[in-house]
Amino acid sequence: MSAATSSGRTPSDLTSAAVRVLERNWTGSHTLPATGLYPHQWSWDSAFIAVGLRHVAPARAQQELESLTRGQWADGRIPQIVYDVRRDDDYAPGASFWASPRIDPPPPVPTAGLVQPPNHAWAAWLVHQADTAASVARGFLPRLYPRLVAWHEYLRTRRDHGGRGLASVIHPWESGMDNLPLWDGALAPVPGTPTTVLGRPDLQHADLTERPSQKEYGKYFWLAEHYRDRGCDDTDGLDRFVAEDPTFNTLWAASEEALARIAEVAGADPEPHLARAAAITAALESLYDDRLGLYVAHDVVRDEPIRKATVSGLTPLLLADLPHAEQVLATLDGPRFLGDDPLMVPSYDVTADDFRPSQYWRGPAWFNMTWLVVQGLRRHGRTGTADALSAHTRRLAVEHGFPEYVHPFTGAPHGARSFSWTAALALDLEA
Ligand code: 9YW
Repeated sequence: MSAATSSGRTPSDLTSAAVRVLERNWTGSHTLPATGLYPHQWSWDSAFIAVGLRHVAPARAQQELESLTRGQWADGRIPQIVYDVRRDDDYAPGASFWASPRIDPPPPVPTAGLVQPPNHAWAAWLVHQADTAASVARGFLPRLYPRLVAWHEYLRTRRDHGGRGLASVIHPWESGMDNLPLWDGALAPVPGTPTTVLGRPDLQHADLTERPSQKEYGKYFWLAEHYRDRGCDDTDGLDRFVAEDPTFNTLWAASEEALARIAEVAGADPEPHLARAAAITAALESLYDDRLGLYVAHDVVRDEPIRKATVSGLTPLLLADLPHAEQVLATLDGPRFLGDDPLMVPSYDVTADDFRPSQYWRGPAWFNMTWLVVQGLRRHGRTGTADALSAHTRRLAVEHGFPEYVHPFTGAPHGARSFSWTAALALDLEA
């Protein structure tokens, strides 16, 4: 990978250090989220990583996204994890957990049965734009387009469990924000007694205080087993955890909009994608909570809103035609999020009794989420706040060796270091 940026400027310290992280975590076909803790390919990580890689290695950014689709299922789903079976003991649940005769047809390569937020088409469009000549020469978008269409069709036809035009997540892992307080209520009745013995290889790389608890893991495994044992079927047995998440659906809408642009390059009709993007954006309005002034999740099993202010509810700002953009911007500026001047965007309402600034998704600031909010702020012309957040984000990334997440007020680093999406998104903010 060349150290020069695509703008031809001399690389900054951040650029050189971020490039080194991405180089170290590159396997030859994709980038690991972090060596050690996360030894496989993760779905939404790869898309975030591609967004950063495009500035320094556009062909590699293309490869990152294409390699993820090796794991695409016949039903169109792009799985949460594409496994490297040589490292199967290093992360739980591994490929052997998901291997089941009930999953028919089996995935083309070993993968998880769950999914993650659909940020891929958006990333593919950004990657294409970074070097259109290289993209066209490789036939990148025409090759990826049908796979992305199949992925979005899976969401549209198999995941609208609420029947409201939104995609549901059927496991907290699918939201990408594992133990976000949004999921506590819906998880409460889920049994914490899986049949799988709970190995925790993650605890060899991170302290238990920086990871989900054993109790949460029991429920996560129980839910995953329940889904796997029904062949990862989306029509049966979904009576425990089913939720509509703002970030998941926002990224779907943004990706559907990107798919319209991609369709034009691939010689297909953009109109159906534009119509779907508008429909998802309109459906998102059912998640708007007037009292909190932001979007909340919806518990589909109990058919009730989950009234908690989390960073997920700020991310609809990514959408240009957002009816409640002004209210969400005010909530972001207010006491629950930026009011006390944190360095980055907290994942959870800082005024909540159970706000925990150092505990995984229960308060810390994450680089991908702050990056999403920065994009949203720019969309709505709030350059001042976007620039300030971007400056803190870049500084904390490079100062602490690209941590997985940080304390939002002190910037103290937590979780993995040399974390790929932190490096990639810092690179993108620097570009
Ligand atoms: C885990 C890989 C993944 C991210 C998720 C994050 C974490 C896996 O790591 O989940 O074991 O907790 O929550 O968003 O994709 O980086």
